[in-house]
Amino acid sequence: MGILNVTPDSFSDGGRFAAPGRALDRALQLVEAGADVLDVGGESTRPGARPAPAAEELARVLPVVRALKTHLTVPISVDTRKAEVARAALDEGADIINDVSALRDPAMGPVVAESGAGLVLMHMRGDPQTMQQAPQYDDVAGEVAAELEAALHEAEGAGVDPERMVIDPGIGFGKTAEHNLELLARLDELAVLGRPVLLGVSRKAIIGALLGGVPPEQRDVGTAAACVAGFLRGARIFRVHEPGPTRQALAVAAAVSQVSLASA
Ligand code: HH2
Repeated sequence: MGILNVTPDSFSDGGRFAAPGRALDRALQLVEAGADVLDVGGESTRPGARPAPAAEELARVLPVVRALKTHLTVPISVDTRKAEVARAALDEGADIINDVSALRDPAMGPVVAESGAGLVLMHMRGDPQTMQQAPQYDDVAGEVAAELEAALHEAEGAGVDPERMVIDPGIGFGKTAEHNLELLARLDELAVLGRPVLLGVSRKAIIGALLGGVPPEQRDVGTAAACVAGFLRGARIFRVHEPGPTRQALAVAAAVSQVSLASA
């Protein structure tokens, strides 16, 4: 899943691809580099980010979704917490809603259900403005799994087809560096929920911290390594800024896994 942020303030690529023409060029590059799905976001959810009003998010996202649906065949995901934005994006042909708040907007479930779109349910404690203020867990993997299970039930209750749901542990969303590492190490514990796991670790602070503080643009090799670690624990969708290195790393890891499975 290639990340296409059309925001002025995203932590790694804010402001670079906001105009629809530039977004389309970037989308073509992402597909060329191996993205199977594109995730368009019109609101930064980095720690401390200012929430975007719906009108602003709509003005950023809709022209881009329209342009992508006109020029590309890959499925388009829209990263939004607002049912109003989701509905308008689905009307423009978006295929998937990526909700980092896992249905906090009560209208989100029914909107997705009605459209038959796919739904990503991501785990987050608190909200982006406050989530990194001393997050606490007794058992981070167990609590994330239980809260995602509740979100899956809520989505099913709203009428979303369970087969169209994907879960995501929400790396960096209300979690310390230790929580994030432990979640990655125990990602296989999400398998009990029976849904594909999406991993969004691309260029995040945890990668920078593990690499001695390198800036976001220098974190793509570390990102690929984290994706391989996730793949070996069951993750199957990888949300990344630069698909090339992760695609290569996963191709090698998948080939080795297949041989070891066949010879087991
Ligand atoms: N992370 C971000 C945004 N959306 N969606 C899912 N499903 N999983 C994630 O881990 C995830 C996400 C944050 O990263 P990014 O889009 O690069 O930055 P920003 O929020 O500053 O736009």
